[in-house]
Amino acid sequence: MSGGTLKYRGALSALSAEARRRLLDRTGTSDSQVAARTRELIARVRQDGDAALRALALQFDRVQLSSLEVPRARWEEALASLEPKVRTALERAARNIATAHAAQKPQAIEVETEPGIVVGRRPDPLGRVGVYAPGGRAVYPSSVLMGVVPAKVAGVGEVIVCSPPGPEGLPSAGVLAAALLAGADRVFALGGAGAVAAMAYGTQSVPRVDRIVGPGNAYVAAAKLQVVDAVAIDAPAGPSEILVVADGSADPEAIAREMLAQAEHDPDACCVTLAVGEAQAEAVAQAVERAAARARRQEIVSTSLKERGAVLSVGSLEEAWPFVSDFAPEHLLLATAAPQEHLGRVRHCGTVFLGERASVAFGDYMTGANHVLPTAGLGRAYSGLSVLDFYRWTAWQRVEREAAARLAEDVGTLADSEGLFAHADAARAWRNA
Ligand code: HSO
Ligand code: ZN
Repeated sequence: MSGGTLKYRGALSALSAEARRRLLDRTGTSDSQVAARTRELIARVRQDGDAALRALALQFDRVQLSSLEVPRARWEEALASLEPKVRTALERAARNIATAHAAQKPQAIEVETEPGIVVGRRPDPLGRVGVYAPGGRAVYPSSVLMGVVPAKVAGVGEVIVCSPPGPEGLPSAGVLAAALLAGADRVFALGGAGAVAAMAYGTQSVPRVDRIVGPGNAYVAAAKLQVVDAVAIDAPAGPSEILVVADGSADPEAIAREMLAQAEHDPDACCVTLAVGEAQAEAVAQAVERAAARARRQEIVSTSLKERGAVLSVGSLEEAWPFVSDFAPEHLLLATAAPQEHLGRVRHCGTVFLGERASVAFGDYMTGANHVLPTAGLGRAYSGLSVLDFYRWTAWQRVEREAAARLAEDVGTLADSEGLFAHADAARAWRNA
């Protein structure tokens, strides 16, 4: 079942219950040391504010920060330093993200539950949002667009970006340029748990935000979970994932390219193909092995495939759907002859790519869909980042005079039955309204 480049090969039905469980389980080992260290870092920032942030920059980023905030002139320099074709492509991506997300804007609703009783809900953009952008291996200007553009489309009052400083005391040029193109309002050269704490509680220089979004390393992820008493967060995002469902019409080489594209993100990335028929599964596995042998990010790709990669055969597409729901992949690629027909069968995925031509890379960068998606099976309950993440709802209700008189007695009865006599009085006072 195992060996070579891929951890799992063979028939899905031949996997032992234990192997299937291990393949499905992508929950990170919640490291108690990371959690404990993160708690300390957050406490330091809450206590010492900017001074703690400067000390953390010295400790972790090895840089003495003159100012935590990055002046707009630096963003402009970064944008000017970009290769023109990179700038043009980022602009195109930002435009498409804006178009797709503008179409998601929610509507206010109101409904009459009984004559004279009206309840409603109105979406209000959040006041201030923080977008975290990692440094290191995962410097992705595209992710800055995915966080900032939808927030601005929603009408968020202020969008701040935090990203760790390099040796010059600035976040990467790509991140700064993307922040400018996306319409961010402020940028801070802050990384890790310190940045999350600063955005959650505020410091002298960093304003507290209402919601923090964007992926980060284990410390950032742990920190987000520890500040939920003060701020909303997005779905915890772990290593990238793809599940390909392929029938006999799929080109094994195309599938191999898709498997590698997500594997190159992270040694912990999880890339799986279910192929209809043993011959097709074998062809895909061989294509993946050939592609892995020539991958540019060799170390990352081969670790990912060796630890978690799978190419498994199924007898039919019908056999694949329950696995898809159980796996709840971040990305699902339907490399089938009639993908649109299967869309209705699919549950729990972050996003679905219809047909092998709909490369995940297109969605990662340019279709306008969001690439900040639930991983580790959290697609069972969470959805990808969207414009809806940047609103809260103001709920309201109105009771006309005759309706109040009609409500008084039943409400009085329920309140009495809960022993809440002041509630009963408040209701019955309108009996003769
Ligand atoms: N596939 C990643 C997002 C990304 N891809 C950024 C390229 N840049 C999310 O799993
Ligand atoms: Zn990607």
